[in-house]
Amino acid sequence: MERTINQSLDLFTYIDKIDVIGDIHGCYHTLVDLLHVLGYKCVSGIWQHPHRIAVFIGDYIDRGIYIPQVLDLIKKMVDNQHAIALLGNHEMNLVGIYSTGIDGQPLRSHKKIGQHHVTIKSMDKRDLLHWLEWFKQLPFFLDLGKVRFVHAAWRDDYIDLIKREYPTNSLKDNLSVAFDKHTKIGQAIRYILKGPELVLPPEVIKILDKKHSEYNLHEARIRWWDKIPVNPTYRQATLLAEVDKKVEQDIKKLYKPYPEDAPILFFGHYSMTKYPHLLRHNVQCVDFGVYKKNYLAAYRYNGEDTLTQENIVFVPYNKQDVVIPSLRQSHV
Ligand SMILES: [Mn+2]
Repeated sequence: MERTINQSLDLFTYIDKIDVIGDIHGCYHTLVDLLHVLGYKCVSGIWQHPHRIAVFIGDYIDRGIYIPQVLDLIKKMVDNQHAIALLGNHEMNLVGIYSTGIDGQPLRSHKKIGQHHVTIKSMDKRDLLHWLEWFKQLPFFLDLGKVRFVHAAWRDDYIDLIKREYPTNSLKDNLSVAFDKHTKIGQAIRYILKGPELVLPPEVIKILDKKHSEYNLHEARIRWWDKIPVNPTYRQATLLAEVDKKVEQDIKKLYKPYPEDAPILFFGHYSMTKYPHLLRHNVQCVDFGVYKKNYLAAYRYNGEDTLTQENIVFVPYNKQDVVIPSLRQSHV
């Protein structure tokens, strides 16, 4: 298929030729390994595949140190119609740190800057501001009818709201309200980029404190793609695999399960540490924790109605990718 330069990518032409690539987090060498395995080549400085396009699922920055290299590679692919790059929560968070609301306060508290120290150290201020402008243009989600893509979680009501209130499908439309947790639209954007979470009671935080020094100890991510039983334990309802206590609160209010008969959905964000595996016939996570020295994964989508394990492609973390732990965040 001929591609016309300077014309936006016609996604529907590629609906059966899409490689969905998981969270990269500055792991440039592992990304190059994965692109090689997927049959992409670097031609005149631009990574590309003769017949396919890539969808990057967000979270390009933080953790691994090769952030400018990752951003440069992806933006060149996007600019030349070889890829689409979605917005991840890490990019949105960084935009919030460096933007101010009408009250003159940053849209995201500087107390949460610890997550970004690797990114901030990796480039000068001028480049940082350039990349922040690019992040503001990245789409929140992609909806191609039979297949959908989002960084963390999908809910039809929230997506419909974002479609109505953010016509360009990006932060450009309204930066400050996107960070306002007190508005419905702010909650919708937070949900699709961070996924539903539940606030942990002190007795559960106590159990975690020993092992999870680097992580957010106050909230747990809900397994919205799973069939969560009635009266679940934390292990069943969240990513806290080591907690067998029952969840006391009503989590049904916090999320909507993704229906069995809904279109195929790809997401990232959950840095799963197991061997890359199929989640469900219509739902697949492509984030298998490269920054935890696990795998960088992709799903090679060929237009099928039912997802299959064979189309999950992955490479192990490449040791050249130095990963630095986040500074412990303080919570406000
Ligand atoms: Mn994420």
